[in-house]
Amino acid sequence: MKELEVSLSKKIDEFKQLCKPESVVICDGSKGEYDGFIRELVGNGIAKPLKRKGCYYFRSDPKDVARVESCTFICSKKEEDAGPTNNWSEPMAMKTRLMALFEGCMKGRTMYVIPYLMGPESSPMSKVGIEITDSLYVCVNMYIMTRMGKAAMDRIDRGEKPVIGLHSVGMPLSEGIKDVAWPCNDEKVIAHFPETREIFSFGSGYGGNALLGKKCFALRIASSMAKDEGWLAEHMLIIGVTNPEGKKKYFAAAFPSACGKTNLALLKSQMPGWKVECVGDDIAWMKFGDDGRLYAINPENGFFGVAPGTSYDTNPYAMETIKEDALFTNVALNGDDVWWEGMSKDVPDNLINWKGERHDKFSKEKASHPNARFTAKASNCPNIDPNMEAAEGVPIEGIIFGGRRASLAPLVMEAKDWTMGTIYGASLCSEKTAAAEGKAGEMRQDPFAMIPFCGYNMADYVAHWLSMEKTGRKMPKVFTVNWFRKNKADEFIWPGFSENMRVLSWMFDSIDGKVEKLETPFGSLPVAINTKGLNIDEKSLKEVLTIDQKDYKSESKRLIDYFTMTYGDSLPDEVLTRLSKNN
Ligand code: OXD
Ligand code: MN
Repeated sequence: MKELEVSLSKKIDEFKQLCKPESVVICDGSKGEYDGFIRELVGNGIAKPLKRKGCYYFRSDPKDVARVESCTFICSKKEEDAGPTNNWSEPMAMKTRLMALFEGCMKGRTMYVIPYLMGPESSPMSKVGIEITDSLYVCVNMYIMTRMGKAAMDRIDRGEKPVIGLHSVGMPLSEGIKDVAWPCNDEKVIAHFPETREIFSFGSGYGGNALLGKKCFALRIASSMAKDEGWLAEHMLIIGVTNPEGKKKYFAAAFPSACGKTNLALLKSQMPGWKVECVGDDIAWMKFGDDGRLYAINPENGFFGVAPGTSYDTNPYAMETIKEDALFTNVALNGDDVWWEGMSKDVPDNLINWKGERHDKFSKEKASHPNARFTAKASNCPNIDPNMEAAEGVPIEGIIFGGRRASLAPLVMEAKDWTMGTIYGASLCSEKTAAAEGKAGEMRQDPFAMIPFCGYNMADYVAHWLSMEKTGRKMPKVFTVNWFRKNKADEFIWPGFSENMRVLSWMFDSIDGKVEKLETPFGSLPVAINTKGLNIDEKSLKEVLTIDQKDYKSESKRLIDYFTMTYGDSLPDEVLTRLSKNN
C-alpha cells in the first residue's frame, strides 16, 4: 500500500514538474471544501449564484460547448485494437505530443488532485480514479458526479490502483496574460491509453471532455477493463420497474446521446400501480453474479443532464432534482433564475442568452445552447432507487436498445435470443443530436450507443457481447425501442415521455410470459399494448407497433453492407450469418 502511495505522489510530482502550476491542492471531497470552491468561483465572477438554493450558473466559451469526438483518441499499441471507428494514435507519438502541450500549461494556476470513486462505496464492482486538473469548475462538478475524496482515498490506501487522468484547460497564465471566465484552448486532445489505463485531456473544460470520471474512465477505459475481465461497461441507464402487484424488475437501456435517456431514467409513471425508480441515467457497469444473473451498478453519483426540453410536463422528477444544489451551464438567465427552451411554453421577457447577450424572444436564435446542462446529485432525485448504493448491484432482467428513427423501427420489438439481442445493439442507429460537435439530424450508426465511447475495436466489442452467453447464465431479454417514429405530416406518432411506461409495462409482462406476441424473423412484436386513456388512433397505433418486413429485409441488407464496409471480416461471423438469414 505504502508503495502505491509513494508511486502516486511521484506521479503527482511528475505532473507538477511538467505542468508547472503555482500551487497544488489535494482535494478531500468534503462539503466544506466544495463550499469554499464555490465561494472562490463566485468571487472570481465565474459562477453566479441563483435564487434556487445552493444553485450556480456557469457560461462556457462559445467554442467549448460539447464533446470533441474528432480530437478524441484511443492510443493502443496496435491500430487494429482501436478499430475502424476510433481515432487512433501510436502511444509514444501521442505521449510526445501531449508532453509538449502539457509543458507549463498550468502556469499561474492551481493544480487540483481529485481522488474519486466510481460506484457505490461498498461495491466490489466500483473502481477508483484520480483526476488532476487546473479547473475549479471540474472540481465542483466532480464533487456532484462522483464519490470524491475519502471513499477513494481509503481504497487507494488499501492498495487499489487508480486510473489516473491529467486534465488542463490549456491556458497558462504566463506573465501579462489575464485570466478569462472560461479558459480553454483551440487545440484539444482527449487521449486514452487503455493498456496503461491512463487519460490525458487538454484544451476543453466542458462535460465529457473534462469530467474524466464519466466518458473517459467509466466508458472508454472501463470498457477495455471489462473486456479483459469479462464484464460490461455500457452507455446505459438503469431503472427499477414495479408493477401493481409490487413485483420489481430492473432494466438497463442504451440510447445514443441526447435521445431521452435521462427522461426514461427519471420517468414519473401515470399508469395506475406502476412505478419507475432510477439507479442511473447514463452509465452501467454490469457483471454476472455467481447465481448466473447479470448485476449492474451505476458508477456515477449524479446527473449531467441536457437541460433544453426538460420541464414539469416532460420530466417532473428532473425538475425536482434541480430545485436545489445544482449547477447549470450554458442555459439562459431569467433574472436570478434559469430558463431553457421547452421549460415553459412562453419565452420569458428579458432573458440573457447562454452567450451573455440580451435575448430577442422573437428571433430564431435559441436562448440556451442545445447542449446546455444541469449537474445534480442523484440523492436529490425523488425517484432514486433504494438499491442505488447496493454493493452487489441490481439484477438486470431486460436490456433495451433505442435510437431516434423517423421511420422503419417499431415502438418495441423483442429479440428471440441473445445473439439477436446483440445484433439489435450492434445495429443501433440514430439521428445526430447536439451532444457532440457536428450537424444535428444526420443519420449515424451507433452500435450499442458506444461509438464515441468504446475504448477498443468495436468488432471485438460485439464479440465480447456474444461471449457473455454461457451455460448456467440467466441471460436478460433484449428489446429494441423507438419513441421517435414520425407520420407523413412529420409529427411524432408516439407521445413518448411518461407514456413510455406503457412500453416498459409490456416488456415487464413479456419477460413474465404474460403477453401475446407476433413472431417475425426480426423479433417479436406486441399484439397489443395498454393504451387506456391514451389519445392515439388505431391507424397510428398499428403503424408504430408493426414492421414492414420488406423494409426490414432491406435494412438487414443495409446493415450487412455497413458491417462489412466498416469492419471487414473482423466482426463475428454469427452476426452476418444471422442477418443474411433475414434478408
Ligand atoms: C452525455 C453524452 O453527455 O452521451 O451523456 O454525450
Ligand atoms: Mn451519455
